[in-house]
Amino acid sequence: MTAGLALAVIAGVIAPASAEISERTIRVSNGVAEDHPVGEGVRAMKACFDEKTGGKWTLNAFWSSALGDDLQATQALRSGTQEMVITSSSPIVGVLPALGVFDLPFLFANEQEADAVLDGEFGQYVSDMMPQVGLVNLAYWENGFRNLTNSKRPVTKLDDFDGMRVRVMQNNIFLDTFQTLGTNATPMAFGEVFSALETGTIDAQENPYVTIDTSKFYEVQEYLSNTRHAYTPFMVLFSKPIWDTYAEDEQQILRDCAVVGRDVQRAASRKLSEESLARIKEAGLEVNDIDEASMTQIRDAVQGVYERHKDEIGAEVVDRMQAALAEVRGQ
Ligand code: TK8
Repeated sequence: MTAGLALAVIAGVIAPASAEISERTIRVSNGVAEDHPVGEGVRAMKACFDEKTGGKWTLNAFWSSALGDDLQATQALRSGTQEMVITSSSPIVGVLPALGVFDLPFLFANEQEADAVLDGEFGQYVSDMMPQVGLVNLAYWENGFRNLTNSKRPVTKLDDFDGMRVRVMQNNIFLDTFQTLGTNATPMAFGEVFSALETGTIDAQENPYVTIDTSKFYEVQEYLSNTRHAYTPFMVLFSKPIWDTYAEDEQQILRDCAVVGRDVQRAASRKLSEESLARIKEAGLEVNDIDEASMTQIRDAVQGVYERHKDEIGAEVVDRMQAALAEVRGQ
């Protein structure tokens, strides 16, 4: 029995509870460019690994969908052929429908609410669901509040969406939201968006300022309208099959360093956001806010999305999110 157990440990099949830190190479991929704030988070996470493992771990980062788009990379984690991905929650709702809760339009009002919910009990409740689908969520980082860019016209009111060919993430809730707004919405992987805008296959896309900036969408768009229609989190996911071969203290290093990266990445995202907006304006895009009366009309138009997708997301998940938000708001 003892010999068998020893052999299993040597084979790396059963990681001993308090093993030494082993030599590891961790590949982390994502769809954004290296100068996106995710890059700051990855560098901070790497420095944390270097310190906690004495340089035994190597973190290799791959940018701009080099290892596949969000969903492809996430599937590679589930099959144990890649260690880590930093992905928006939206394109992987097919893996775990509960993640669709983050796509409900106008859910969060500001970053403070998002941080409190994601880093609190509700975020843990969702993270606890991930191992059942072969994933471990190490931390929530910031993709951010999403705004619409397009090549046709300023969007100042509900009617201005009519007929606009908008790319949305591969996600039924975003598809429903933008169809309800009157657009001709097309689900598409992030890596295809720039060329689709450049060739005129689509008129519009929606992303935070820092993504519009670092993915250079401003080069192929004319207008930016401040819709702030959703806040998307990034999830720092690790492969559960590979996780299971790590010792407990190695698993704790992964968790701790992803949180170190989180705080650096969020700060960088919020700092760069205003700089990105300035660059977008310098590039010549016409930037507009939307007046409160028109925003109310837009919000009211998409309220039905909540009811239509509640069962698909999970009624308990939606109810717990709304309770968490009420608590954060002191309601
Ligand atoms: C990057 C994507 C992107 C997301 C999108 O991998 O697809 O529009 O906002 O940031 O996850």
